Amino acid sequence: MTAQLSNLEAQLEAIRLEAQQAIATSQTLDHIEQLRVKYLGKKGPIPQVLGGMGKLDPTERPRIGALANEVKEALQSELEQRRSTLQAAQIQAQLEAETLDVTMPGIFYPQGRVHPINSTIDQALDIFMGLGYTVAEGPEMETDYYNFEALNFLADHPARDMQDTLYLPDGNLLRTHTSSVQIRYMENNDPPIRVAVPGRCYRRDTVDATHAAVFHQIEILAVDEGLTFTDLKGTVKVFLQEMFGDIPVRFRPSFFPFTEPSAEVDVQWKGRWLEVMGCGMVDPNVLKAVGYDPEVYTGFAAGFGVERLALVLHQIDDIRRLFTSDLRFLRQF
Ligand code: 2NM
Repeated sequence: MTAQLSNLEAQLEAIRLEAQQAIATSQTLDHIEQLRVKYLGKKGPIPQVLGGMGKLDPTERPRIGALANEVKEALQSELEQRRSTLQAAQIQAQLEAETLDVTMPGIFYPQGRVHPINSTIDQALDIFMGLGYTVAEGPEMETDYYNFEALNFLADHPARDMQDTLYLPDGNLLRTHTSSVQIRYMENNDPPIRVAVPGRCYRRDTVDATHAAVFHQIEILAVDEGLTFTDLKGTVKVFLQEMFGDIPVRFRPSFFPFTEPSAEVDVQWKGRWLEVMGCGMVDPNVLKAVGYDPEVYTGFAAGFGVERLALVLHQIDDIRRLFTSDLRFLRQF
């Protein structure tokens, strides 16, 4: 064997040894690829060694060529093995990291829901919007004029008394009904109008099972040429039928300062007559107060307490349950 030959063989074996060690300790797929390029690429060490074969005896060249091929194939297979080992480890690590333990307790998100007062308001307003009514709102602090004067309350009407109404130090008051908003609405809109007003109202009442000092009302008002009591009755009946289903409804004569004639409306519900609304034809004095001509226009209005309606609808025995935020109670709705 010539010195040249053993020198080239030694070089190939050294390349093999170095590459094997690098492959065996390689930790990433990227690095494996770098090693493949480094040892088996076109500019790698093996072609370089083969370039030195020119100095060899032609009969010895096949041995070097065969050895070079052997080293190349050995490195190829070791790269491939290492690559698949690393790949398997990577997949295994990913599987472990992404394991879903379906036996773990879930995260509890407390679920909110609409309060029965608000769902009753929503339900009622939906019905009136379906009948062509616009929803309007207004201030909870009012002047005597909008809450009483414009609504045809006489100067000595008992509702105006300190015993019944919550007055503020500046002489204003907390509205006792949402009718004040309808006065404001009529001042700003010409007939024909159809408006539904939901809102919080205040009365100086002693709180008990059927009274709250703060409660909610919805009032509707329609003003047009030629509106009559039959339009009022039809509207109220449609509303109550949408709320309660097909149940008996009756109208009883009543009195309100702002309507003439006036009526209370009862529904027969679970075998008993229950009062649920008040209504009437808008008093001409109210129309005059907002600048409508009562010789041309007539109007009807109706109003109800939202809490009272919710109590009847859901068979709740005490209005205070609606205000105490007891989740055991509220979750039933
Ligand atoms: C009710 C009963 C009867 C009513 C009257 C008016 C207004 F502004 F047009 F005069 N608004 N709401 C009315 C009439 C309200 O609630 C029990």
